[in-house]
Amino acid sequence: QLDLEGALIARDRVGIQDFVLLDAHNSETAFLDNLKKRFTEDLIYTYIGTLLISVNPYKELDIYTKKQMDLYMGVNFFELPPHIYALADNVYHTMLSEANNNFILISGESGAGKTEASKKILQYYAVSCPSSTLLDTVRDRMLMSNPVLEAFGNAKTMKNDNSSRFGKYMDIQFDCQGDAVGGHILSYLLEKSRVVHQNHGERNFHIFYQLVEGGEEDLLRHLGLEKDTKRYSYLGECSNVSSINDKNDWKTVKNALSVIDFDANDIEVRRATIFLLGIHVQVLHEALTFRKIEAKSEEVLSPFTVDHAIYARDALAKAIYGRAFTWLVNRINESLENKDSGRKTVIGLLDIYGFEVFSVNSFEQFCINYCNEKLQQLFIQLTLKAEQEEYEAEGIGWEPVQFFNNKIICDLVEEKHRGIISVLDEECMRPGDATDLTFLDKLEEKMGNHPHFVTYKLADKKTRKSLERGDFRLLHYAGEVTYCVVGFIDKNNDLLYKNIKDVSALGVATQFKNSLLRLTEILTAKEAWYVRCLKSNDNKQPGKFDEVLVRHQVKYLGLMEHLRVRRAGFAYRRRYEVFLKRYKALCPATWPHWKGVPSDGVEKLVQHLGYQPDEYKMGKTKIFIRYARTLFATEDAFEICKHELGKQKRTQKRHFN
Ligand code: AOV
Ligand code: MG
Repeated sequence: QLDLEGALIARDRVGIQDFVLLDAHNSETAFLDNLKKRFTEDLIYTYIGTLLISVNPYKELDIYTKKQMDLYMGVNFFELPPHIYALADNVYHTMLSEANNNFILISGESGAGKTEASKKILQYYAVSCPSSTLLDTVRDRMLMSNPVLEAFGNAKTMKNDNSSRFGKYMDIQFDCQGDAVGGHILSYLLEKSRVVHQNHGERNFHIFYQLVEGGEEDLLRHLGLEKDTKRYSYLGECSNVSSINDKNDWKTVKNALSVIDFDANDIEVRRATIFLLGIHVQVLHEALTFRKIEAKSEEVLSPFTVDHAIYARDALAKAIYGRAFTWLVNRINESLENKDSGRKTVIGLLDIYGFEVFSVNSFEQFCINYCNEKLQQLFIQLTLKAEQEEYEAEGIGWEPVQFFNNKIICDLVEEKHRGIISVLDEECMRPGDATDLTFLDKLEEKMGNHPHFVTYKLADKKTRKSLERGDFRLLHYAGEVTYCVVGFIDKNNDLLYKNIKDVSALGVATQFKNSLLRLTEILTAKEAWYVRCLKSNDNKQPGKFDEVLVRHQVKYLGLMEHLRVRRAGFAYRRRYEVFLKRYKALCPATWPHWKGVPSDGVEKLVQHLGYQPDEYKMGKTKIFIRYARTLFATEDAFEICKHELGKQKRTQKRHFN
């Protein structure tokens, strides 16, 4: 009895592990209380069914050890406290037993912990999947691709000291034995503008500081670099960050590059060419300070203004960096490629830049926030769809739950001929005097009365106070963001030089839109799993739970609705075999073994436990249980039974001794 009481008290202290079992499931306050209770105990993970919620602790927790990994390996999902390893393990075993492709969608706003979560998952697979020496190389390379891509693709922003400035989707390929045998990375829209400009309090990409701070003397001399970040105007004013050790990170990156099979040549000479181009100084000088004009089949050189020359220099720097990044991703992919033609299944990991709002938001934030909007749309479609299909497949009727559907915002941005991106492309291609402001005019013309779009001109008096004339504001699913149109046309064109003539028909935003469309297709062909990351506070403060901030995220991520959907018909479901295995000791007819069909055994079992007909439904492969209290009662009975059985065992042991 004491043990049981202890267990119940403990449950009260650490909250409930799965929101599906929360009694006051309609109450946002109860939801937040539970999250907070657990967060205070350093329990950052909680489930809604198989969805994992993670709240950023902003401190190192002792829960990512090898011992923890071993603990979660092959264990039934609900038997241990919620953990990112439990999810990773569950996905892995589902993939093996059902021989299907899966993906894990990790979402949440900037700084919520997506990249950390994706690294934990990758580490889990690298460490805990079966291994052979040959495959160890693949594994090491997969792990090492992280520090390399982070060095070149992450940077300090106001939201996150290690903010991903590109989107990343990584397939981990497994053979039929479950060995990790290869991988492939797709990268999305790198924020190239950071190379030449950073907002106050932000940094350029990590690699520059790592190189300057940590680079060996020979290498620096070879590259013509000085060991002083202050010497470089591209590196901004904020080189030192307390949470970052550039010198050490350089060593990590260099080591990682060699594991991935970049040879010394790649690491040194190739980078030298990246920086030095191998072009004669005079040629480069001319290209950056003169404009070529063709007049009557003759080429005339006309000098740039200083502004034009700066523009050309910056455009070149961005283009070089962008291409170097693409080259890097390709190179990593070559090293991860598995040439074996045998059947493989994959687990995809999606870690993109999270929703972000700064004091000034530009084209980059527009793309990033649009991407988040799309992923929220995918989440809505898949969770609703998956749920509907499950009920249908199992032959169970249900009532749909109301959602805020953000499709209206996706359409506003991406609709053909009518959306913001289309308007932008049209302006970019319009010959003559298209500017950022004419783009804004066109938007006002076309979006005028859209409920999620507002500008200074369109706003009422009150809203107008918070807007400038060159702004437009979108009411995103995650909150409103005011975008400054300056630079939209230019960044969408992404030309190396302003006077280049062959403007591509596809603007940057459209290319991005198309790549997201392809990504959606890749994802919807796979079974989806979700990690929803929540930011605990805005100051990166360890252990602080800002209730207002968390409540906002819970709201816009649709977690309450997700919970409601999970519970709409039936809160809880388990495959017959699993249910029987766990609770068979509660019924003489099923203990110690049930010899018949599992569903019959479950029927016997729940009748013995006194389940009422409205409390459960028998699907084709699973039992569906309507109320949490039913399952709780069963769980409590199970605890008592375990206690009794333990006592019996101990007594038997004593007799035996
Ligand atoms: P993000 O990927 O979601 O933001 P990160 O994964 O980079 O956010 O997390 C931001 C920071 O929070 C990390 O650098 C850690 O200091 C801390 N953190 C996150 N998760 C954990 C954890 N599980 N344990 C301890 N600390 C953690 V962005 O890339 O900005 O959208 O574009
Ligand atoms: Mg990230």
